Amino acid sequence: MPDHIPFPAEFAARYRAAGYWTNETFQEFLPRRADRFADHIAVIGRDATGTERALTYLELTTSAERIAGGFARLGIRTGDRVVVQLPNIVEFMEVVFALFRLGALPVFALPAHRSAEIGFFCEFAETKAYVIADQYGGFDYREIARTLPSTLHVVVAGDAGDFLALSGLRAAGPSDVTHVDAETVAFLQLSGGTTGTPKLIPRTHADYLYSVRESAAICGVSSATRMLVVLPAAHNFPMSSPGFLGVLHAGGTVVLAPDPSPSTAFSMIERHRITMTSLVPPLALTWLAARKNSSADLSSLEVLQVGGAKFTEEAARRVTPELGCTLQQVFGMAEGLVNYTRLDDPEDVIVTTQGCPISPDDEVRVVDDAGCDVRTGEVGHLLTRGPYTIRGYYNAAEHNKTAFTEDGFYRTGDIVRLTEDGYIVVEGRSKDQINRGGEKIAAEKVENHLVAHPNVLDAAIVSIPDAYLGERTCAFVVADGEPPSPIALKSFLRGRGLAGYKVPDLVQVVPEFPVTSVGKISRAELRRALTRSWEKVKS
Ligand code: OOB
Repeated sequence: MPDHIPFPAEFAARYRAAGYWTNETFQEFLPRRADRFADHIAVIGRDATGTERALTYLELTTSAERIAGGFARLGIRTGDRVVVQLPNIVEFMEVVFALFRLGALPVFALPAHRSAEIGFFCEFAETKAYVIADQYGGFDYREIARTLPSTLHVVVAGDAGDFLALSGLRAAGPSDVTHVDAETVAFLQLSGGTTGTPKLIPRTHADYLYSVRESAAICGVSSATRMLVVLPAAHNFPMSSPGFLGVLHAGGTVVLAPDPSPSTAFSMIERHRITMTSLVPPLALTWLAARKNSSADLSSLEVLQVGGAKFTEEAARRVTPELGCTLQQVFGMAEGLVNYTRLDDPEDVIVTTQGCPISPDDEVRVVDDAGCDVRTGEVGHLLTRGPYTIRGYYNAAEHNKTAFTEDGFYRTGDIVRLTEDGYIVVEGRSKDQINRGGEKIAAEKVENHLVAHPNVLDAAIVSIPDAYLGERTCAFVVADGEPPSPIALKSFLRGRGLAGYKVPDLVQVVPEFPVTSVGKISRAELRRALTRSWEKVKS
């Protein structure tokens, strides 16, 4: 792929020699598991019609082969990009493995994305097709499809309307396969989005499969593992840390939760004898609260992973006594580096740190503002380089100059400190990104939408600390003429196709913004103003 920055040759040689990178690709990943685990159940979940299905490894492989044939007949070829926006339904697995089989590259959109984001992915990655479910969570995804260029193939799981039915593709029979090299790009993940434009993250077969295999080992995944996938399966955490890929790697069973509510999840844990699952901190708090009034049998649950945003020590301490399982903290990023507390770590390490890296060759540096290494235990910016961390975003030469150091370290934007044992404690974030319960919001992007309103002169989004979500968003707005009401502004943003979680929680109209010495909007000052007015409200 022309826009992909490969690992330098000497690093690639080292990672190969160390056995991290192998020849295995996602093309043969599933067929190989089907050879070994043919009749084991690979996946249990609802399909687009709401019917629960259970597929063995052989059935999932066969189904993916047939869909691959359908995609091939549509003209999807090795190396083509396809935006996949599916909820946690069995078709997600079938479609993703079908695309892998062809050597086509899924672009992993999340169910919460709307037309603004999807339109961008389709254009930027020059995608050939867009795969959706007809409806999910009260939203009709065909509405997004109608806003896209008519040259794009739209494939729908469920009621296709005017578009192509996934069930029609299935009928097409198996395809011939063009073999791909393990060191080429397998798919594009989305970055949390730290600047105006979301970034696409090219991951190779070799680097990603290394992280999957090691994650499975670190997290104790085996053919007896029964994982409940609660978070959207397209996200890096439930996909590969160890995620559904780690479970399929080991021959275990993946169970897809139709929604993340504790009532749904608890009854599924009981019914399917779930052994592990992964959550973001706000959901973990909801589960802890719901456990008090639930008599569900959660005794099968061995490991609860929490990650995606900082999990407070107080909450972390409650997990084992209240849910009866081991807590594993996971600090990762779609760009690569993933850290885990180990299952046999002492309790204090598990509740006070965000773990240590997967690989002995993960290079972790903590530096000050000038880029000099700080002493162990001191707080600084986290930089990282290693066998499964990208060297550049897809087609983003300008941004890559600042997102990576000259010698290829990724600037994570996280403020951390290291313990004597090499464990990472996350202290905050330097990048101007808001983390609303694990969902990342780029302030600038939302601001751009706000200023599109005829009565908005300027806008700035800042976060306010929140006990439940970690952070909430507040939009400060300077009006042009008659100030729009908060309700009107929020519905304006939704009308522009912005994902719901990006719509600001609060809107405040102000006469003007505080500015820094060079005249930029001072977000720090806005945040302070917000904290002051918030404290007034509380007192
Ligand atoms: C995961 O991936 P992304 O790409 O959505 O977000 C990465 C960012 C990190 O740079 C950090 O700011 C934050 O999310 N983060 C955490 C954290 N885990 C992620 N901050 C504090 N504590 C944690 N445990 O979020 C992700 C990818 C793979 C595994 C787990 C999470």
